[in-house]
Amino acid sequence: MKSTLERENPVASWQEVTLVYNAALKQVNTKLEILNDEFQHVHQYNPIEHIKSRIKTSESIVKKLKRYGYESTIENMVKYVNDIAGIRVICSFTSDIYRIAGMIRNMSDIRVVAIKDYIRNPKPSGYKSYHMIVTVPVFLSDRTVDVKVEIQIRTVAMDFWASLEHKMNYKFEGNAPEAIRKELIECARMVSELDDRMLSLNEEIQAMGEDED
Ligand code: 0O2
Repeated sequence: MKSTLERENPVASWQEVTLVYNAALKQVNTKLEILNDEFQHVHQYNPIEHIKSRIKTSESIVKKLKRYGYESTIENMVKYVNDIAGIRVICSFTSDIYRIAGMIRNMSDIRVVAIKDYIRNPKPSGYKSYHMIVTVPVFLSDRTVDVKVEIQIRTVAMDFWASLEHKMNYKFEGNAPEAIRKELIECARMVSELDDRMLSLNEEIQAMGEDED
C-alpha cells in the first residue's frame, strides 16, 4: 500500500525519518545520474556538471518550523518542511536547467508538488535558481511511502553567487551592510549576463560544428 510519509502516523523517530529521506535522496540521485549517462550516449553531451545532496540538519529544520510558527514535532517536520532532503543539480547553461526539469517531470514515478522558478522571477536579492518539490516512492519492507525531495537546479555561475550570498546572510544574520548587498546585486546582474553570453557562444560553436558535418 502506498502512502505519503506525513500520513504515516506516528512517525517513530528522527532516525527513521532520516533513513527514509536518505533513501529518497539515493533514488533521485541515481535517476539523475542515469539521465546524464543516457544523454551523453545519445547526444554526446552532459547536461549535468555535478550533483550535491544533503539532509537538512535538525537545528535548521527546527529553526524553519519556528519561523513558520509550528511546534517542533517530527510530524510537523515531515508535513511542513519541504527541503529535509535536498538535491542541487549544477549545470553549464540555463537551457540545461529547463531540459533537466522537463526530464524530471516526465519520470512516471515522480510527482511534482511545486515549482518555484527564480530564474524567470529572480528574488530582489538577485538569487536565481529553479526549485522543484517532488515526491518519490521509497519501498520499505512492509510499505511504500512517497517522500518529498527539493531539487534545486542552477548554473555553475548561479551556484557560485548563491554560495557567497548564503555565506553573507549567515555571517550578518540577515543584516548585511548596504554596500555589500548592493555589490552582490550587481554581481547577480553580471552572472546573468555571463550565463546569457556563454549560452549564445555555445550555440554559435554548436552551429559551426553542424555546418562542418
Ligand atoms: P538552507 O540553509 O540552504 O537549507 P518552502 O520550502 O516553500 O516552505 P522556502 O524554504 O523559503 O519555503 O523555499 P525556497 O524559496 O524554495 O527556498 C529553499 C532553499 O533555497 C533555501 O533553503 C536556500 O537553500 C535556497 N534559497 C532560497 N532563497 C535564497 C536566497 O535568496 N539566497 C540563497 N543563497 N539561497 C536561497 P533554506 O532553508 O532557506 O536554507
